[in-house]
Amino acid sequence: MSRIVTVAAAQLGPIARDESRRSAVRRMVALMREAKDRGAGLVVFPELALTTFFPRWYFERQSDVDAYFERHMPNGDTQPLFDTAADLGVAFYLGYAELAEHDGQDHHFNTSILVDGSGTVVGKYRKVHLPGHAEHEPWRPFQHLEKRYFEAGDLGFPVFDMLGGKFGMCICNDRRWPETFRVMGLRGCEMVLLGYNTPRHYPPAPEHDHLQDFHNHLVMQAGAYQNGTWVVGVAKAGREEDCDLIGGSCIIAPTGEIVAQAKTLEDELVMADCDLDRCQEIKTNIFNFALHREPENYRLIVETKGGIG
Ligand code: CDV
Repeated sequence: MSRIVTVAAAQLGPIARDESRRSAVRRMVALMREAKDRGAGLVVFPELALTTFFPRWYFERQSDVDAYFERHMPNGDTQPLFDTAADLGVAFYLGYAELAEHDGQDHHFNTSILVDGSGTVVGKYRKVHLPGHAEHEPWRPFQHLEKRYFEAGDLGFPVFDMLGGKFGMCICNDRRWPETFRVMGLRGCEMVLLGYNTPRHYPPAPEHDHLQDFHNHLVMQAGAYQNGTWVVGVAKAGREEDCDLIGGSCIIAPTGEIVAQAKTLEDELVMADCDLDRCQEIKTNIFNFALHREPENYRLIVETKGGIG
């Protein structure tokens, strides 16, 4: 049986602060339809794809923050995505801000879900690595308050069976951490789906601004190669309010090669036929974990958070 999955990385251009979820979903449904016309079986959308990237603002009132979160998924605004997926028989990945309630308390997560071609949620991931800061820092041209508005994910890095393969998820800053990919790699992951919102300007180290595109691809290509997995990285791109977000959405083969890449900073599909069997080229050779890993020497990785040197 063929294990070729035709994937569409559905890059989104900017979502304005006053753009409604309904409008963002309309854009995504249009991309999903075009992807299906071009043969896609899986469509991957960005991180926090329903609204503008709200952690760039400091809000004093929790109700102003909560306005960007979803208490239910699907809900009235997002149902068209699920209906279209079921209608077309297309699976999708969606990033959104999740407000979950347990033990009578609200919990805020930066979340992604995997939805199969019947419109059923088959997997959920909550962002583990939250970048930025927890307090208002007025010196910055824009805030990055993920550490204030979200809790770190509590689901680990699971992989899910779908479309005849094993799929994992992560979100934006997670891609910079090799542990993210390695945990999924150890679970036999064959395709990592990830969305991102990455500003071109990094206020704490502006001397690295010109390296943003390079670092974006560097970490995703390394994650793909070192774990013998496909990686699909999808941006929300372009000038969103006062902030330029990089594009560079791409599909990366298990060899680490980029096989398709976005040309614009707008709504755009990046497509590739991804043969999941190609993962074996790497998984049974240079990165044959069972043969070559030496975990006894890696203990420090889980025993410490900061460095000890
Ligand atoms: N949304 C993100 O996680 N953005 C971070 C930026 C702040 C560095 C990223 O790693 O791209």
